[in-house]
Amino acid sequence: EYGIVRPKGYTVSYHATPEMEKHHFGQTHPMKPWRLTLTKSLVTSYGMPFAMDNYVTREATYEELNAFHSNDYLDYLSTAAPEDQPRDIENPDKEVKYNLGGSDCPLFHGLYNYCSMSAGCSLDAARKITSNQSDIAIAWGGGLHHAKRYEASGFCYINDIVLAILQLLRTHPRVLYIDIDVHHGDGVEEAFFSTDRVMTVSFHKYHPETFFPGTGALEDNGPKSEHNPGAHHAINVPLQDGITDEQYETLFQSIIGAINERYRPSAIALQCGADSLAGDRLGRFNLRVQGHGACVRYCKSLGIPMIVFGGGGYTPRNVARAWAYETSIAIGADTRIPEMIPDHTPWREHFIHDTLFPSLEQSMHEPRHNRNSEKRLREIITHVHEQLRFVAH
Ligand code: TV7
Ligand code: CA
Ligand code: ZN
Repeated sequence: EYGIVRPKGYTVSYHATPEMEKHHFGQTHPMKPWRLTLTKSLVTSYGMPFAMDNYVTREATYEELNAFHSNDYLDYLSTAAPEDQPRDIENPDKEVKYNLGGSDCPLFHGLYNYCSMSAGCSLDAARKITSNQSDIAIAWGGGLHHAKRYEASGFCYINDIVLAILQLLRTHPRVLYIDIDVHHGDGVEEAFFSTDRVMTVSFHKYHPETFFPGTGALEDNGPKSEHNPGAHHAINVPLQDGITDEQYETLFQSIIGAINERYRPSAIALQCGADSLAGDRLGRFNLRVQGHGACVRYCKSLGIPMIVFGGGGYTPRNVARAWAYETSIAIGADTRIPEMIPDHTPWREHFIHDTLFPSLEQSMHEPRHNRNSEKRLREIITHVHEQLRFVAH
C-alpha cells in the first residue's frame, strides 16, 4: 500500500503495546494515553508496519527501574493507591515527599503498570540499538523527561529516557540527547550533570515565572564545579511564544550540526514531545507537523543509530499526525505517503481536517504572535558555539 517498502540495509523497529493506552490520568487531565492508539491507527492505515520490525512492549522489571530510581520511591510507587483506596496511614507524608497524588501527578488505577510499560518500551528500543538490530528504534510510549530519581514531576513518574540512555552507555562511548518537547528536559539533564559521556540539548519555551518547569536558561550548561567532567555538556535553547518552522529549523540544524561535529556522538536519543506543535493545549509555539518532522529527518541524515521517544502532546489528533509522519520519515516513506488521511483510518472522525499537515489557521483560530527576534536567535547560536569550545574532541 502507498508503495511502502522495507528500506534496504536499514532496520526500523517500532515498540508499543495497547495495554499502556488503556490508562487514564483523570477526566480533565491533559495527558491522554489513548493518543498512542490514535498514532498507531494512523501508522497502520498508511501501511507502515510492513516496513518495520514490530514489537509488543513488556513491563520493565523493578530491577530495571532501580538502575535510576531509588528503592524507597519505587516501593511507594508500586503500592500507592488512588484516592478511593485505603491509604498508607503509617506514612502520610510520603505522597508529599515523592510529589505524588497532586493534580499534575495523580495516583490512578494501574499507575505502576503504566509506568513500567512506558519504561519497558524505551528499554526494548535501547536494546535493539545496543545489539545493532535496529538503526532507528521508535518508542512513542516513552519520553517522560521530568521524572527524578526519587520524585515524580510534570506528568512523569519514571524517567524511561534516563534508563534507555544508561542502556546505550553500555556499548556507546558518547550519547547525544535532544529534546524538542516544548518543556525543558530537566530530569534527563540533571541525571547526567556529572558525566561527559552524555550531552543533553533541550529546546523549550522559557519563562521561569509562568511556564513549567522554569529551568533551562541559556547560561545553564551544567555545574561548573572543579573537576566536573559534565560541565559544558548541558545545552539549553530557551525560546519564546510563537516560534515558526523556518526559525526552528535554522536553529536546530545550526546547533545540532555544530554539536555533532564537535562531540561526535555514537548514538542519539531524540525526545519528540508533540506539545511544541501549533494549537497544542499546553504549548505555545507555531510549529507545523512538517517543521517538527524536519528535526527527525535532520537527525536521521547524520547516520547515527537513534532512539526516538514520544513525550508531551496534548491535542491528540495532532500528536498522532506528527508521530505518524515521523514514523514515515524513519522508514524513508515520507515522500511517498499521501497527505490525505486514508478513509479507512479508525477514529478518522478525530482528524477533522483530513490532511496530515493542517495549516496554522486550521490548528488555531488566531496564530500566536511570534516573540522570538532574529537578534536573540543569533545570540543563542553564538552562545552555543562558544560553549562547544570547552568540549574536548
Ligand atoms: C512531558 N501545565 C510534561 C509537561 C508537564 C507540565 C502543567 C498543567 C495542567 C495540569 C492539570 C490540568 C493543566 C491546563 C499544565 C505549577 C502547577 C500549575 C495543576 C492544575 N490542567 C511534558 C506541568 C505543568 C492536571 N505544571 O513535558 C489536572 O493545564 O505548571 C505546572 C505546575 C501546579 C499544578 N497545577 C498547574 O510535556 C510529558 N500542569 C487539569 C487537570
Ligand atoms: Ca524541550
Ligand atoms: Zn511537554
